[in-house]
Amino acid sequence: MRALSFSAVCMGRISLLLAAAFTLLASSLASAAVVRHTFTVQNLTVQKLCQERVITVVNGKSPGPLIHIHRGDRAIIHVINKSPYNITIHWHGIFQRLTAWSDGPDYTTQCPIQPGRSYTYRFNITNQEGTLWWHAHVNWLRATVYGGLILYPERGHSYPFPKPHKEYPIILAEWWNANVNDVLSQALASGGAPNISDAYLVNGQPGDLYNCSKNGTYKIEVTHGKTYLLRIINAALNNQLFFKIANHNMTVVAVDATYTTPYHTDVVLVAPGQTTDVLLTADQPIGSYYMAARAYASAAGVKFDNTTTTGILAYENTTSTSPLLPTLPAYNDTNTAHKFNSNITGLVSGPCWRGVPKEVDEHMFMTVGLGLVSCGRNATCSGSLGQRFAASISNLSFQFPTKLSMLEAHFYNVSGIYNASFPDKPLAPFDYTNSSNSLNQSLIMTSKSTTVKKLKFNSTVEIVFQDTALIGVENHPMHIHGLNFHVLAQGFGNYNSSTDRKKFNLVNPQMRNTIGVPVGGWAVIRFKANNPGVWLLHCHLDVHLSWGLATALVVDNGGTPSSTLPPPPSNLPKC
Ligand SMILES: *[C@@H]1O[C@H](CO)[C@@H](O)[C@H](O)[C@H]1NC(C)=O
Ligand SMILES: *[C@@H]1O[C@H](CO)[C@@H](O)[C@H](O)[C@H]1NC(C)=O
Ligand SMILES: *[C@@H]1O[C@H](CO)[C@@H](O)[C@H](O)[C@H]1NC(C)=O
Ligand SMILES: *[C@@H]1O[C@H](CO)[C@@H](O)[C@H](O)[C@H]1NC(C)=O
Ligand SMILES: *[C@@H]1O[C@H](CO)[C@@H](O)[C@H](O)[C@H]1NC(C)=O
Ligand SMILES: *[C@@H]1O[C@H](CO)[C@@H](O)[C@H](O)[C@H]1NC(C)=O
Ligand SMILES: *[C@@H]1O[C@H](CO)[C@@H](O)[C@H](O)[C@H]1NC(C)=O
Ligand SMILES: *[C@@H]1O[C@H](CO)[C@@H](O)[C@H](O)[C@H]1NC(C)=O
Ligand SMILES: *[C@@H]1O[C@H](CO)[C@@H](O)[C@H](O)[C@H]1NC(C)=O
Ligand SMILES: *[C@@H]1O[C@H](CO)[C@@H](O)[C@H](O)[C@H]1NC(C)=O
Ligand SMILES: *[C@@H]1O[C@H](CO)[C@@H](O)[C@H](O)[C@H]1NC(C)=O
Ligand SMILES: *[C@@H]1O[C@H](CO)[C@@H](O)[C@H](O)[C@H]1NC(C)=O
Ligand SMILES: [Cu+2]
Repeated sequence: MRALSFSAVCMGRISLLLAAAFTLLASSLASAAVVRHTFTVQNLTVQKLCQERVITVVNGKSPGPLIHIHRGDRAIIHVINKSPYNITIHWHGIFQRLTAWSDGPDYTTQCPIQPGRSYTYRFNITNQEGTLWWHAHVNWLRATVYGGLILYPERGHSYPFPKPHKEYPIILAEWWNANVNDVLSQALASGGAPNISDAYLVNGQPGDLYNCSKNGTYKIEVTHGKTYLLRIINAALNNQLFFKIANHNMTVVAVDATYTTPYHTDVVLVAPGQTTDVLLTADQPIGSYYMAARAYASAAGVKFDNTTTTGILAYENTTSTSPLLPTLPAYNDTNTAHKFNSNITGLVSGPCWRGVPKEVDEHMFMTVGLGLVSCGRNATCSGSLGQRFAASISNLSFQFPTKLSMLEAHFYNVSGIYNASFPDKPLAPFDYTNSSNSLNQSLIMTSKSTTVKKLKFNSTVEIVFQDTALIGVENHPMHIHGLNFHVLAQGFGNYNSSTDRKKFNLVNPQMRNTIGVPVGGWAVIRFKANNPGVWLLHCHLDVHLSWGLATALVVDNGGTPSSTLPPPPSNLPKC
């Protein structure tokens, strides 16, 4: 699993030896460590939920390879596409300083790697530690093409919390018995909602509560009295998940690869795209306990996968064969969701903390939500009002280009691929969260375009994400590529710029790459656009991304060598 190059292994050992005496020398030596992987994307036949089917995976398994890397290291990952589909890999949450060509979303930073072709992603781990993950960024292929990406502290450094006895990734995912590309194309053809999934997974396994799944249930063996680090990743496509362990509390120490003030809780909520690192102490009577996850479904009246995935926490020497099941929050428990999301704060004294930028250059207000596009003449559509479901930001429903990636268009100054007229606020304001607007025909229709926002290098941007009630309110996990942002405040109803500003946490807000905007509410984020490139900003529910809930931030060069994007690698895939 751990594929360090020969020289990287040597450097790692040398730096560890020197660390005690020559920390400075060691860290400068360690900064040259290179972590190399080859990812071969191909078909795999698997048995799940009593059925045999063919899925797309990396290196013969799903989840794919777990990448172990340290802050300061360099990653070189060679991707060979032997699958029948176009592929790209996105390194979710990686800053990609001056390496926007390696970010991965198709038609954003690259054209896809076509079947039979390959591409090499190269990036450095700068100023971030914790848990991230990688996933395909083409259609819905990330359902099975994903894996963990663990960023350890700089070589020779430790965590800002007691060293855990052992660490385990807990990768939650979502499973369809059908081919996911068929599920998506059927929905896009009909204009209706896609079929819901058949199961959730813990590290690739549905767990005991599903048919034909008992055999492979994921199991961790713990020793009484020891503390473990669980790195929880939500790789599901369309569902936020509550996660709990029977009789055990957890202490959150990081989210989205940023350290947090230790936060004690009995439940974790994790949205697609997010990660949560928790410390778990095996302090209960020797026995066997389930860890379990199921949906937080914030949209009322919308069909969702209401099944529960489980893994087992088994104490050393337990004789129990019937683990205890935790009681998970109700599917619509927004109070618990909001408490978890809003109580977490950043670890100001920890590594990689960055203060909140004070002067704002760009104030943006973005509505996020659903809508409809016209079904088209002669067609019949199964979206609301007989139209086609769509999703939008400030009523612009994003259409990806097909001829050239936006980053190449930006770099080579090619016009006609996107337009940079994204408005700083909706052109037609309305009472956003008023449910009487849900099917208001004068508000609900949207249209497709490739409209992006241009930003000057180093500008400080504040964005208010405002959920809308069009079709229905829902919690949208908004993700921005290539940067982390501070989460200044969150609330319900319509954002009020005069009263809600007073609630901003400018002292120790959490830093994230994905924020679950409260259902029927708003969230305010702030960041510095200090990385030149084209960065996708989108809802991480794939159904909404496919319907257009996206735009991109085009960040200019800063005019110095260290603020200028280099040209693309010579093997960048062509459209
Ligand atoms: C990444 O790190 C390597 C050294 O490991 C360095 O040579 C290279 O310039 C860095 N790349 C960027 C884009 O910072
Ligand atoms: C991979 O699976 C797909 C069906 O999911 C099939 O059409 C294709 O022929 C398979 N390719 C190979 C190389 O086995
Ligand atoms: C979606 O569900 C419908 C109804 O159960 C079924 O007829 C259809 O085949 C499913 N689509 C896919 C792609 O599995
Ligand atoms: C259960 O798993 C074991 C090993 O993992 C395998 O040998 C056995 O065939 C499996 N049993 C069933 C019923 O799938
Ligand atoms: C978990 O924490 C809650 C309070 O947050 C406390 O009431 C409960 O006793 C704790 N449970 C365990 C097993 O420590
Ligand atoms: C899940 O949904 C199905 C179908 O709507 C329903 O029959 C079932 O009772 C639900 N299960 C739970 C645990 O809510
Ligand atoms: C488990 O059992 C073994 C053998 O009886 C014993 O040596 C060990 O101390 C036990 N471990 C715990 C945590 O009780
Ligand atoms: C949550 O769902 C239950 C039934 O499943 C319903 O009785 C309750 O009103 C819902 N609560 C909210 C806040 O929507
Ligand atoms: C934690 O959440 C609860 C419920 O939303 C709220 O009352 C409390 O003020 C929050 N505490 C902090 C420190 O944010
Ligand atoms: C719609 O149907 C009419 C009559 O059958 C036909 O003339 C027209 O070309 C069709 N339009 C589209 C967009 O398919
Ligand atoms: C960007 O801002 C940083 C301070 O945050 C400053 O050190 C740097 O010189 C600026 N770069 C450019 C190109 O303006
Ligand atoms: C794969 O990518 C190429 C290049 O962009 C494109 O022409 C082709 O239509 C794509 N194939 C599919 C099935 O989307
Ligand atoms: Cu992403």
